[in-house]
Amino acid sequence: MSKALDGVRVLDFTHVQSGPTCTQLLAWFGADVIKVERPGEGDATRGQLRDIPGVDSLYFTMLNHNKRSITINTKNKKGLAVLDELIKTCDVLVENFAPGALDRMGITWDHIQKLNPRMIVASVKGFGPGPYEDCKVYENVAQCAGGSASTTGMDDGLPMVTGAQIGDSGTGLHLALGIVAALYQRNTTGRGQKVLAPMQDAVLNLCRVKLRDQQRLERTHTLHEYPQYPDGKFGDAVPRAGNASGGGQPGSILKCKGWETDPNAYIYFITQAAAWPAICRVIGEEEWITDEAYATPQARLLHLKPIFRRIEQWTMTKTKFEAMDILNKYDIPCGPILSMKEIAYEPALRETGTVVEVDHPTRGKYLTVGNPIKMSDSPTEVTRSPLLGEHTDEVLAQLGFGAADIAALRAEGAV
Ligand code: CAO
Repeated sequence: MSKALDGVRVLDFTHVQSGPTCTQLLAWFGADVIKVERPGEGDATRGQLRDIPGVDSLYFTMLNHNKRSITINTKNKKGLAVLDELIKTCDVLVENFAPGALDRMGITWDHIQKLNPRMIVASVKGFGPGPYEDCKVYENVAQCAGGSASTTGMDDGLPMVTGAQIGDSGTGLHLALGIVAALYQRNTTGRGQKVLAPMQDAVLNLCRVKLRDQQRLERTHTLHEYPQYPDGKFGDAVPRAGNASGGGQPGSILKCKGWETDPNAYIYFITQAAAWPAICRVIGEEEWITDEAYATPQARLLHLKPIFRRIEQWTMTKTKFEAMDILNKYDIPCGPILSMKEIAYEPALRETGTVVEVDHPTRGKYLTVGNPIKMSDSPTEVTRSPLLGEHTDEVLAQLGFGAADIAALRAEGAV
């Protein structure tokens, strides 16, 4: 079967996490992704967080599936000339170097335009234009600068970063969308364009609801869905909301049977207005259906803490999975707190290709997260990440280099 991005060639000049997330998605949609790496070392993540000595780390393998790897030394003139050949024949260049690194290599926008005016040049940077545009940025810096950390954590605790890599993988997702849109626009303009996804902006986009709440707070000086209401105080900025949903349907994390010993024996429980009568029946508080203090969503906002305490008395009598089974029968929105171990062995996720077992020549079998986006006419088969420079000869031959040229380039340290 064909793939959505069949025929699209991507010069993948990315490293670490944000850029590779983007190019891995493009590869899963069918693009030919050629990852350019420094000879000898490659992407720094090949050697980071290693669990097997001398073998590409899971950090690297899990972000670089379905790609080819070519080594090119861009600090070598002949290496740069090879890169120029790739620029001429690719549709997209994706990079996430520190600000200015690409220009210092001589790969400026003007240079690329001269070689290939149809090329789309897509970049992740920590920040857009402004006071921090020259800064190097990693995941947690973006979470802090994008408004996530100040709005995450318990209401009386420190700002908190989240385990979800919204700065890196979140920005990679944004960039992939920008690239696909630019490819589409090129059909009518015939031109490439620059696509920039700053990590701060991507995190802020994902924290959009908190900027909503900032403005609500400035107007009304209170946020009724937050744990600070009704007894606590609000300052002038959106506070951390603990595990409250903070949205139109109040929710909370509640203990389930076994919580004393199992750190993940919890369920997220949402008191959706439509499900309120069913919730009252399940927990044995039928009078709350008509009691004025509880009958409407507005009235309940004054009593969320005691309401969730009462619901928790019920959830503590069930395992999270028993609670799920019962609550789902009544369309009460809820979700178990799943550990990574539970997710790794969940058969349904294996069946949909969201958790995939991959075989690797030096590592052996390992688990990875497959393509979370499912397309009926463009299925994804996850193939292993390339070894460093595994496809150097193959890519060079496709660019027209003969065996003797390749040997000469290698002898000079250009590839
Ligand atoms: N051959 C020769 N040199 C190469 C090369 C190659 N194939 N590929 C890269 N290099 C060189 C670059 O030219 C650069 O050299 P100069 O500094 O002399 O110009 C050098 O490698 C290092 O690039 P870098 O500054 O991007 O790398 P770093 O490890 O110091 O910084 C990071 C890493 C992520 C902080 C930085 O790249 C960055 O801020 N990127 C943008 C934001 C981003 O994507 N962050 C997410 C990272 S994932 O958590």
